[in-house]
Amino acid sequence: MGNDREHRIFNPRMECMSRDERAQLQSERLVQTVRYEYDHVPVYRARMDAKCIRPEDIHGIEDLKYLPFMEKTDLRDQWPFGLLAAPKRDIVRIQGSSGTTGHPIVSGYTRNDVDVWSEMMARTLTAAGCTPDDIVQVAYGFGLFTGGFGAYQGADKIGAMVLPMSSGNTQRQILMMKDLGVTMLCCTPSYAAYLGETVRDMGLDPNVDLKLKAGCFGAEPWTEEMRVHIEELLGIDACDIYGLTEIAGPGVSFACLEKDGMHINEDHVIAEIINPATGEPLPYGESGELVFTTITKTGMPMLRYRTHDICSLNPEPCACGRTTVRMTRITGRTDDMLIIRGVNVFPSQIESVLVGIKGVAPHYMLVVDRVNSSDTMEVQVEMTEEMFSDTISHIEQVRKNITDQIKSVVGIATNVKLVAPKSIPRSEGKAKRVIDHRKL
Ligand code: DLL
Repeated sequence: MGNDREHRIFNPRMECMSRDERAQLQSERLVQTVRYEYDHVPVYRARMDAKCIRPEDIHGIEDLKYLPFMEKTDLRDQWPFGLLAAPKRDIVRIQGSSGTTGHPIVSGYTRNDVDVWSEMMARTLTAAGCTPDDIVQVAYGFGLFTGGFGAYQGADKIGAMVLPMSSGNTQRQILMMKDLGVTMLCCTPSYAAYLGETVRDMGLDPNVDLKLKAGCFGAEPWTEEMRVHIEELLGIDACDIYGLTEIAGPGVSFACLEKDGMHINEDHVIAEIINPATGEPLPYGESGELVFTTITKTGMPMLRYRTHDICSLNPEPCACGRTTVRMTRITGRTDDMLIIRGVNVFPSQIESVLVGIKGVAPHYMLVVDRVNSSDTMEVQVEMTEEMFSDTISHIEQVRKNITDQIKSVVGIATNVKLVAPKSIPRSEGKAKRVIDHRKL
């Protein structure tokens, strides 16, 4: 899909203000948030005291670097309500995440926080072209996971027609999409790819039988190659959206139809990139760990919260008219990185190779193990139906090609195994791409 669409902006005042004006606004809001957090959250007050920092030492965004970090472990240590800054009676919603390491985390949102989040999601959907004339199918799960409610709230704020399907029941999703003339889709990118394949398996042509024009996909890492693949499969514009429960759910940042990075809602959060090893802030353009400070949240504000997500920031104004800093696609998480025989490997590197190869579907699983004290990685990838019935020598040729390409991208030899179509489990939510037997 091209990027010559008309750019719609939900809140031009906030999304297009000058960078100086925004810095001023952020500074004022930061000063208030630090004072509020210090006065209401004992564990953060103790941490500031330990560093001899008083709220009155923070005058604006230039002082952000003096504040202590917060971590996911803080949410676990203070489980469930130790980080609440507002009284419990002011909390109107709990959302949560299963997290990657087992113990769930929850965050409490006040009415203000839900409103801010809805505004961020309204901006997100508008940037992908949503108007009150649209029909929005929400196939993110509804529940503690923020995807379903977030997309619902944003579409509702715009005044679009919302179809709150939640995840799963793929054939019924497609039936509704077709019969109701759904124009926008919200789900994880892995589920969007699965929906796209199923549409075709059902004998439907998305460009003829469906009215879909765009989708807002996120909640898991995905590559630029996967974005193009989904756009072709469904005949739509596919926009990346990012967020996390601790900050606000989806909508913290979003791609516009230029699809050149995700605009951060900087009137509500301040983003930094740090060196994950030293904690030092890094300049624009350098890749590192993304850190967020909320500046309008009242339920459970987060100061310098380490996301463990890896990306870089771009302050250049966008052709869409927004002036907000954009973050690049997330290339991985500091804790998702696999170390195979001493080499750092991100699942997204493997995905970018696989999506570009004809004859295989973008469904894969990385199986990591340790054999005779040496790490091994098997890349299981599905063949398309066509490839499955091809000659053994051609299949072997494709397998060898994948092996060579992965080696040239990640620098290590892997064992590539082509598996039967539809044999890798499909996900309706966040995809699981790695089985690491070394950790089991
Ligand atoms: O995944 C919120 C969300 C819902 C975002 C729907 C987008 C769409 P959590 O369950 O708390 O919240 O997980 C947050 O998911 O730290 C990232 O590691 C990952 N993540 C979220 N969006 C993206 C994305 C939701 N666009 C964690 N690209 C984050 C890559 C993403 N990773």
